[in-house]
Amino acid sequence: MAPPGKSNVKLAWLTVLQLFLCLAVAGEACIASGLVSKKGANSATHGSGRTQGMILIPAGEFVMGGVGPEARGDELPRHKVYVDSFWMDETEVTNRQFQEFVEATGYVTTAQKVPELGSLKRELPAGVSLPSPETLQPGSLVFAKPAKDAVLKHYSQWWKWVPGADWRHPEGLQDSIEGKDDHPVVHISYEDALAYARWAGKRLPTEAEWEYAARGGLSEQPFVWGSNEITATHANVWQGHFPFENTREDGFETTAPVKSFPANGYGLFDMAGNVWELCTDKYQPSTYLQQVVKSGSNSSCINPLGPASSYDRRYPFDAVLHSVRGGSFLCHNSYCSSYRPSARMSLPEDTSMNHTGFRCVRNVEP
Ligand SMILES: [Ca+2]
Ligand SMILES: [Ca+2]
Repeated sequence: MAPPGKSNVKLAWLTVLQLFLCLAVAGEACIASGLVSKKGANSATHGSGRTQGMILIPAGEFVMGGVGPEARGDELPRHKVYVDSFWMDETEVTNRQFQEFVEATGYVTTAQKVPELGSLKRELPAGVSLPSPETLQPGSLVFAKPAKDAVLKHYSQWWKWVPGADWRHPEGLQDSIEGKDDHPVVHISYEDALAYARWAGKRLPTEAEWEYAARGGLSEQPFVWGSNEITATHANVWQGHFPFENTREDGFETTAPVKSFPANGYGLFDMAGNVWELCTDKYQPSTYLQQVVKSGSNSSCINPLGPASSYDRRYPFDAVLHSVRGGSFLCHNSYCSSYRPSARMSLPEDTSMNHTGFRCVRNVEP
C-alpha cells in the first residue's frame, strides 16, 4: 500500500534527522577560560507558590560550547556567555502536568490536528508533490527499530509517520499513557510548548540558559556529571547497538519517569537524555561564530537570544527551526552522543516526535 501523502512529506522532513548522524568533528576553538565554577546542588534553592517545582539558577558566566573530541561543528567556537538568574523546572514537563493544561484549556496539539495543505506547501522540498487533501490525517513521527543491516545514514529506516500518534498515544493509537503520569510528555511541537508555557505563567529557555543550567556549575566539562564516560546509571539513553538493539541496561526502552536518574549540580533532572527539550532560539549551525564576531572573542555574550532567522542545510525548504537540547532515550555513545550539554539539534516549529518534549523557565521577579 502506498504511504499516505503526509508520509512523503514527513519523510522529507526527516532530512533534519541527519542531526543524529556524526557530523565532522571540529577542532577545538581557542577561547579564554578559567571561569569560576558555581556551587552545586547542595545549595539549590527550590521554589514555592508560582515557582513550585522549579530551581533558582544563579546568574553567572560560563563557557558555552562543545568540549572534547565529540564536539560537533555547530557547538563551536566555545565562547563566554553571561546569563541572568532565572527559575527552571526541576524536570521535563510530565504527562500529568500537560493533562492539567489540556483539561483547563481544551488545547489540541499540533499532532492531533489535520495538517494544513498550505503550510505543507511552504515546507515541501522542491520537486516533491503535494499530498491530496483526503490523505491528510493527524499523526506524528515515531521511532521504529529497523532491521539489523540498517545503514546508519539511512535514518528514514527508523523514523515512521504514524497516524494517530500524539501525546496521549506515544507509539500510535494502540498505545496510551496510562500509568505514565510521571513520564515526560512527547509529540510536542514548538507551538504546543509555547502554549503550555504561557498557560503556566512561564516561558521556554534560551539555548544559553538551557546549557548553563545543564552544566550545573561545572566548568567546561563534556557531560552534565563531569568527565567520566557515560554509564547506564547516568541517564536514560540507548545501550546496545543503535538503532536495532537496545539492551535497556538503564531499565528503559523509551521514556523514563522523570527523576529516575541523578540530578545535576543545580538539582535539575534529565538534563541529559530521556527526551530532547525545546528552546526558543532559532537554529543555525553558525550561531556561535556569529555571536563571537558580534561580541568579540574576549567579551561575554550577554543573555544571547540566538539568530533572527533559522537555517539548516538538512531542511532544504522554508521552515522555521528551533533548537532542541539534551538528547533522548535514543542517544548512543557510538552515534550522536547528544546527551552532552553542548549538543544541538533543530526541529521545525510544527513538527513533533516521540523523543521530544520540553521544560519551562521563569524570570526572577524583582
Ligand atoms: Ca534507555
Ligand atoms: Ca531531557
